[in-house]
This record gives sequence, structure tokens and C-alpha cells, in this order.
Amino acid sequence: RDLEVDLKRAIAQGELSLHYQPLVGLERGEVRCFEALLRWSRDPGGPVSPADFIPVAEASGLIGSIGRWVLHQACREAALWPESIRIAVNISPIQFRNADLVLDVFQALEASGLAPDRLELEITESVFLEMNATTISNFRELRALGVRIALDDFGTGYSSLSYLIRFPVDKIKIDRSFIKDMGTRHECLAIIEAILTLAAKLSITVTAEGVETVEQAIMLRARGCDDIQGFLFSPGRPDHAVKGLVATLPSRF
Ligand code: G
Ligand code: G
Ligand code: MN
Ligand code: NA
Repeated sequence: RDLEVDLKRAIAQGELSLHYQPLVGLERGEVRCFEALLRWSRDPGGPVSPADFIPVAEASGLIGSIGRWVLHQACREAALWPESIRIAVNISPIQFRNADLVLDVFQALEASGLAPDRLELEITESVFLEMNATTISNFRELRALGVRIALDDFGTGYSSLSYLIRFPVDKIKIDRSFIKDMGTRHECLAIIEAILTLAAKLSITVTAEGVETVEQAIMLRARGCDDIQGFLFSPGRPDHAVKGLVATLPSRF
């Protein structure tokens, strides 16, 4: 409740900002995408993690206006980058069940001039767990707009894999819990290998999340993983730092 009151004020006073974390191609080492990560500098109180305030925003209905702000801000920023670099935006399952989403996405693209295929929406498997008619029409209409869909935190949800038949996605992001232990637990490596095989057969791109070591990157590259994201290359950084990084591309890494 406290957080909810503060969050309302935070939106009005511009305390929300976005950080951007790169997704890097394993073949050539180029930045292919940045994921927008929401940040809140609560004043007073200091930083609040999205893991703490997103659930509050979802329960209170504030997620609608926050999500809209994130989409507009992220697209506006990405429109300044080279055309080869995409922007990924996290979409909460609550947003995905709401009929406003398609219009929000359309307006963010229009206002920024960003090409639709440069926008990637990250959803989790839980979207498919509690589907309604709006979930289905949102999926279809977003595909028709030409935006890309990525499955975030893949492997940690409770839904069956059968949704991949009805809802074809462009990208799978392997949850960082599997990457963390891939060098020490054969089960983790087996799951990663199975995901890579499945994705290759379905022509789905794969990003490994939470890559922190060179060893992990080498193991993933040897198994045909497309991209990595994680502290090995960079944490999320504010937009001014990203502008600097983008300016030095593609010579980096
Ligand atoms: O960046 P960090 O590790 O603190 O993010 C924690 C969680 O918050 C992650 O699961 C991430 O997907 C989520 N998150 C970050 N930014 C956004 C956002 O803009 N919208 C939504 N819905 N979730 C976000
Ligand atoms: O759920 P989602 O994948 O959107 O979460 C993204 C979150 O993961 C961000 O909050 C980011 O801070 C965190 N993250 C990104 N890279 C790494 C990493 O290499 N290690 C760890 N532990 N967390 C990471
Ligand atoms: Mn994500
Ligand atoms: Na994730």
C-alpha cells in the first residue's frame, strides 16, 4: 500500500528510468539487441528493484501506465541506434491479457518511427498458463504488426511446451538458473542442450541469460547458442552510457 502510493508519485515525478543491457552474438561478438530494464530511484528511500515494485504495479493496475511509458521510452531511445540493433521490452502477463497492449505498442512505434521488427516483446510462459480471448488476439495482432516475441526465463514456468505450436515465438531466453550451474551440474547442461536442439528444429533464436564467465560463453558457442546476455559483457546501463557504447560499435568485444 505504502509502495503503491509512492509508485504513483514516482511516475508523476519522473523517478522511473530505463537501463539497457546488451545481447551479444556469439558468432561475431556484435551487439544485436538491448533489453530495457526498469529502474526506480525512490526519493527518499533509494533504489527499489522491479522484482519488488512490478508486482505492486500489477496488483494496483498501475502496470498499464508504467508499461506504456516503458514502451514509448524504449522505442524512442532505440530509434537513435543503428538499424541492426533491436530493443527488447519486458511485458507483464497482466499487460498481455489487456486489450490496450496492441494499441500501446502501435503508438510507441508510430511516435518513435521505430521499425516493428526492431521491437522484441519479452513474455514469460505464464502468459500461456491463464489464457483468455484477449491473450490470443493480442498475440495474433502483435505478430501482424511485425513485432517479435521472445520467451523470457524459459524452462522455469509450469506450462506445457504445446503452446509453441499455437503461439510460434521468435526467440527463447534460457533462464539464468541453468547457465549458472552448467559447468558443475550435468542436469543443467543437459537441459540447455535439449533447449538448443528444440529451438534449432523450430527455427527459434536462443539467448542464454546470466552469462558471467568466458567458460560459459565458450560452452554455449560450441553448442550453437546464438546470443549471450549477462555481466560477462555488461550489466544494464543508463541511456547515456549506451549512447557511448553504441558509438564505438561494432569494434567492441
Ligand atoms: O533488472 P532486474 O534484475 O532487477 O529485474 C528484475 C525483474 O524485473 C526481471 O524479472 C525483469 O524481467 C523485470 N523487469 C525489468 N524491467 C521491467 C519492465 O519494464 N516491465 C516488466 N513488466 N518487468 C520488468
Ligand atoms: O527476468 P529477466 O530476464 O528480465 O531479468 C533480467 C534481470 O537479470 C535484470 O534485472 C538483470 O539485472 C539480471 N541480470 C542480468 N545479467 C545478469 C548476470 O549475468 N548475472 C545475474 N546474477 N543477474 C543478471
Ligand atoms: Mn527479460
Ligand atoms: Na529472463
